[in-house]
Amino acid sequence: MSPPVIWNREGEIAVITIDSPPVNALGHAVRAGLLECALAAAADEAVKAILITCAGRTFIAGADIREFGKPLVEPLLPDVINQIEALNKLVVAAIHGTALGGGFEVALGSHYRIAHATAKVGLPETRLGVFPGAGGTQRTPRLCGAEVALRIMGPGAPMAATQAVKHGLIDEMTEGDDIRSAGLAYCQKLIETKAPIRRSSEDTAHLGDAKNTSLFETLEAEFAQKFKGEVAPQQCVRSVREGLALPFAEAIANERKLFLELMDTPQREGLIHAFFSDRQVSKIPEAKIGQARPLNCIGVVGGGTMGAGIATACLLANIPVVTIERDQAALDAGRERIDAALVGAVKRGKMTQEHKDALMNRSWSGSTDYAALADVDLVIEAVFENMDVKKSVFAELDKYCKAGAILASNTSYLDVDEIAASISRPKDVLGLHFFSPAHVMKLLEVVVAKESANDVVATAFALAKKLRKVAVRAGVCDGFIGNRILGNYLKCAYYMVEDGVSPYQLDRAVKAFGYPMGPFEMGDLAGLDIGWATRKRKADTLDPRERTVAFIDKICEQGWFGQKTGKGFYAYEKGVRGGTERPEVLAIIEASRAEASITAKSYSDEEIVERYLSALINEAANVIEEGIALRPLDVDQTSLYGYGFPRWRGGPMKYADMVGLSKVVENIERYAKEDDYFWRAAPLLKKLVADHRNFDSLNQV
Ligand code: 3H9
Repeated sequence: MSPPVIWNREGEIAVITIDSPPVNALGHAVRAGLLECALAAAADEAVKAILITCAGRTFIAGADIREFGKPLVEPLLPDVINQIEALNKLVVAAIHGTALGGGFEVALGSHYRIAHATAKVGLPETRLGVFPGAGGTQRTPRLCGAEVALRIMGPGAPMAATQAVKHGLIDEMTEGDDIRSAGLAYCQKLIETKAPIRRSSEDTAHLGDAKNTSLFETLEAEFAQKFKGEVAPQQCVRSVREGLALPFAEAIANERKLFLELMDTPQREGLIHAFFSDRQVSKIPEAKIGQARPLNCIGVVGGGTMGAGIATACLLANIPVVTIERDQAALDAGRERIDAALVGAVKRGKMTQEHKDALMNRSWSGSTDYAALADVDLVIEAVFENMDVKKSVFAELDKYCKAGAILASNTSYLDVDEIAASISRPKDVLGLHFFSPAHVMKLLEVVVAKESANDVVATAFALAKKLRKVAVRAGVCDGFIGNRILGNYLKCAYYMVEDGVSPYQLDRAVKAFGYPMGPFEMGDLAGLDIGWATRKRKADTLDPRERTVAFIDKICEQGWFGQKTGKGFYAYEKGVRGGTERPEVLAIIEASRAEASITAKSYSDEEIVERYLSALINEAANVIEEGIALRPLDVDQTSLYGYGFPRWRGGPMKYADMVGLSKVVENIERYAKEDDYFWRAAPLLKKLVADHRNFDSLNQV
């Protein structure tokens, strides 16, 4: 195996090349190699400048985050960068691809920086629950001032090299194909012009920012609002504020101390789990075997909220769409919905008016005749959620779509196997469960039916990628992964309310945990009639042992369906954000509690959250054991991207691992004393506890 870092001399210039695929992350071997090469090159008397470059598709993508949480092995990155900056030979970083986190910190510790015009740079560490801890919180504000630095590091979004030039973080740009040659030429120019060695750590221009108390207070408040519950952005502000007032060496020591505090947080563990799950979730067996089919044009049956949202999502990804509706009036209404959603994209600056017009005029067409779907590669049926209606649509698709076209149903709970079995080509059928609004929500459940062909599943994942959505593979069952689990923790919420908790306390407790909304606010937003219809549909099949609560249906019987009727659990006023609590709702709950002869109990916020999440985790364990979800991480991703689970907790299965599975089982067994039908610890949970394993051990398969 060749070493990940080598150097060679080209005239007066030493070229250090880092070659550690896939992204040149700064693992131990790279750190050690970089330092060794830099010291050796500097010791060569013939060398006047040292150029740091990377092989492959990118400059260094940052510290190797697989090493986080493991014992530290020297040389540590801050020391490597400090020693490189201290060299008495010119050091130049030549950036292509992305220079992120520790990678950009290596560049900031170099004396000059050249970047390809297409490169991106940034300090995204807060997205992983830490902050730039290899001098980034000190060198960046010294170069561009505290405010600009914190607006880069707080949100952690990468920026174009052109933007970095404006902030003085990059010195030179090149558009040529070869970054190495451009770097060599730049070094040559610096040597010839006798450019001085210029260390970011010695830049004093912005040290005065340390006294700008109001700036730091403003940013703290802004980040607290924007990154609710997250500690890393706040700690980043602290490191900059304290560090600018200190001599550089002390500032770096302070940065290190604050960085190591972050490394020890569950938030860091949760966010890094989410980072890797983002990449694992699309690794599914079918995608390894099946080759995605072409996706040049998509049909959508239905122009209602869901169908229009799906059509908009495809158009936003520049995929032409044919919408089918049953009559001209419905088609016109569908067209208007799509148009309005695209106007929204123009207003938000996501596209120009011209582009929007071109999409509507050239990429979208509509028809009331299924024959218009003859050439599409994939059709998504988004009609009324009823098996007979869906089957009749699929019969038409079977008749008119070309051989090889994929036929997908956007159902949220119906049996996709039954739909598939009703036509002549079941292998081409699968479920694509979008979340509303479909052009905004990131989650797409790909429901793999018994007969779905591998290449059909692979195509669904390719579609999600084009739509910039997160596809999660799900099996067939009522509610698939997300709604099935949701159904269980909603029941738990209803039980707690009937037992004495106010829905408002429950919503507040769940929000304090990190969800953007509580279940009752969410019900009001989605429409309480949806759950009502589901409960009616399932009423006949309920096990007699299952506890039912009356208040939720009584609220629906009043015609209070939530935001769309102005009243639900909360009261809504036009033009006012959010709702207000309603004594009438509490009265209905009290009455139904009395009817069920329940004496109200009180629960602490902590107990509310513990029960709510126990119900989630327990049903999720069943979903995993039954193979509905491939791995625990698939449940985590579903919860993060479709149900508002706080990313910094990693996902509910990661959270369960951090709480400890034996504690989860212990809680469930305690609750089972009240209701041993609802609270039955999932066999998988018990098995993992008995084997001293956690959910994460099932992600590794
Ligand atoms: C840091 O730097 C801390 C310092 O301030 C202080 C230290 C003291 N480490 O995303 P892709 C893997 S924190 C380890 O699919 P793309 C990734 O898991 C770091 N592995 O490619 C995947 O593996 P697999 C701050 C990493 O082209 C493979 O590489 N830096 C790392 O779509 C390909 O990745 C960041 O937060 C890593 N740092 O996107 C940047 N990065 O093939 C994180 C990637 O087994 N990285 N992998 O699934 C990224 O944002 C993207 O990977 C990047 C490439 C944009 C670079």
